[in-house]
Amino acid sequence: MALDQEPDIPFYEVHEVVVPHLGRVPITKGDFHALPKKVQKFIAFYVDYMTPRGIYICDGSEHEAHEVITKLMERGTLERLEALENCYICRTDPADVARVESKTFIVTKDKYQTIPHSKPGAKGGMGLWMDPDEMKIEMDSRFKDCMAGRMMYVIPFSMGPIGSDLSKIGIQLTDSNYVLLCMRLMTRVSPKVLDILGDQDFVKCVHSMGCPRPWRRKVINHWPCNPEKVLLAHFPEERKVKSYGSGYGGNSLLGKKCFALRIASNIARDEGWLAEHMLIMGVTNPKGQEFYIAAAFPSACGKTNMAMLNPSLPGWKVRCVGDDIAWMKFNEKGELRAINPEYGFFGVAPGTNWKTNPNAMASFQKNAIFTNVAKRADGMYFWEGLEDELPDDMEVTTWLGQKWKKGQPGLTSHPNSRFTAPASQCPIIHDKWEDPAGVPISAIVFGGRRPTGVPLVFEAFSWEHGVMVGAAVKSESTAAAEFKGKSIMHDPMAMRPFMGYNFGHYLDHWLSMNKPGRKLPKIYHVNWFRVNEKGKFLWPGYGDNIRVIDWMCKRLSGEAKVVPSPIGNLPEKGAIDISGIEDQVHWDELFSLPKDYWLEDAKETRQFLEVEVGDDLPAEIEKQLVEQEKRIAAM
Ligand code: OXD
Ligand code: MN
Repeated sequence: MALDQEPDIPFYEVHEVVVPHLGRVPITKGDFHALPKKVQKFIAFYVDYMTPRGIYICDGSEHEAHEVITKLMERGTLERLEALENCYICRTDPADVARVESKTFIVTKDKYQTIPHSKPGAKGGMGLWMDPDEMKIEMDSRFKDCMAGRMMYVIPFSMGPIGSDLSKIGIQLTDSNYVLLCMRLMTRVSPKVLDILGDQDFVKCVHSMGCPRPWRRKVINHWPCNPEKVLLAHFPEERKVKSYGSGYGGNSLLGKKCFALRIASNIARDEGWLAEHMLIMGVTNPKGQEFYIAAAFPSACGKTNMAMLNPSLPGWKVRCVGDDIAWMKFNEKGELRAINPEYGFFGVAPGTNWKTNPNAMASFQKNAIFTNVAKRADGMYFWEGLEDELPDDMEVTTWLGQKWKKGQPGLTSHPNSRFTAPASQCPIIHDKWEDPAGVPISAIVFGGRRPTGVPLVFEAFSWEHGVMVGAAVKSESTAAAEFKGKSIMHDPMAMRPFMGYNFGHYLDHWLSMNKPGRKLPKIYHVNWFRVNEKGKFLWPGYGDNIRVIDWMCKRLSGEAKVVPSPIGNLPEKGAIDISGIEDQVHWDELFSLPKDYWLEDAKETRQFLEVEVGDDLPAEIEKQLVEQEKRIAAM
């Protein structure tokens, strides 16, 4: 039986949907009866349940976008950035600025389908589970009549190039037209999706800001939301997501984290592929050989910067396929083919500038939306990291609406403020970024912000060791979620906030990829963030990261040797090209493996995996841990 049932609702008529409890709901735009029957049923049920004042079936056109932009500007939710073409700034209610992990649940009948059989003392960090009956009560108390007096937008979208065998279709219902605008940038919104739907399932996405009319609470910044009642529920078996109360990115653009990671990882497990929190890049060496790399770093750890890296070594070319999510499947030739299911970038703004990421900057010079950044008096965006471009006496309005000038204290932009821009505008977007067959991945890279102990790069000994390295990913917390302060947190496979099912089973699934006849990518771990005792970064990062990629590519083509270490293969001393930055780089410090640190790290990692994943930890991962512990003890 379905866990979150949608009983059939009778519906007929041409210009309205007639629903039992509400009567006639006008169709403001689109042809309801031209929709596939299963889509009509889905809409009719939620119209009856959420009781919007009208139904707006989106076609993804420019005309539609302009109509919505005009409305949002009239209302004050969007403000034009006069210095740029078709760019807008939006300030949210300051209570709605990040993903809310503590309110994000997976709903399954069997608890252990969602979370591992953890041991006493577990913090439950590997996902939150809720029982379907309990969730039904929570959902009914929120979604019933939640769109009263508001328009319901119906957004048909594809994750991945429309029609690719690797892509999937979704339909999002939402009462936020800001969400519609961002969905147009982040996913492929098109009626074509409905034409090709056929027998395929679609992922059902239901979103509401949770402010039915009459709404008596104060609306801040023309951003209606309901922060106290935020709740996100994923129903993997029914391929459904419901999100309430927040309009912020990952909470409301349901194609992204909810569908493309949490639901898709369930689909991927069932169908034998991988849905991962990874960038995809193509790198071409001076000899003209191209390699495709997928890399998983926790949120706000530089995936966008790496995907668009501006190489400091001559002769190298980097092209971006995606900056956040990879769907990867082995083809019949045994190659791991990857697509970027997204259509745009939803990048962290602070720190992005013409030096750190010129390609990201170029991507959002037109047709972009900026959320929770500051605005300069000349109609240009501003955030921390852009000070060098800011004339001294230029006035800035902060994300909180206060006046600010260079040199004054305080932040102008929220640390998790974002740009949303079409990927096609990236000057180094790969010409294969929409190839329906995907690109062949030769290396998978894990990493995080590790201020101490962890070398610049190491290579896993095998696929199985690499899966253990991924399971042991840790990073300093960032502003992408609701956490405050800096601490080193486990973020296995950079998927902790996005796990769609039992993490032990997820590791089994990764291990099961090692089948005869498959060209398994090599697995690496990188750390751009190691500091010395004075807190200074030991590696320049950004464009110089190509030097590490250069070494990886030499490994892939069999040209570079390694030195085994207890945690993986290290580059031979001098094997990474540091010409021109010799004075900044102290090899021995950058690659040192302090024994005390690694003894403690191994203990702590084992503790985390044993307690949080408990009996579901695959025996192979346990074996890898034991072997690594022995190597560290013998250091
Ligand atoms: C994101 C995130 O927005 O990971 O991509 O939080
Ligand atoms: Mn992300």
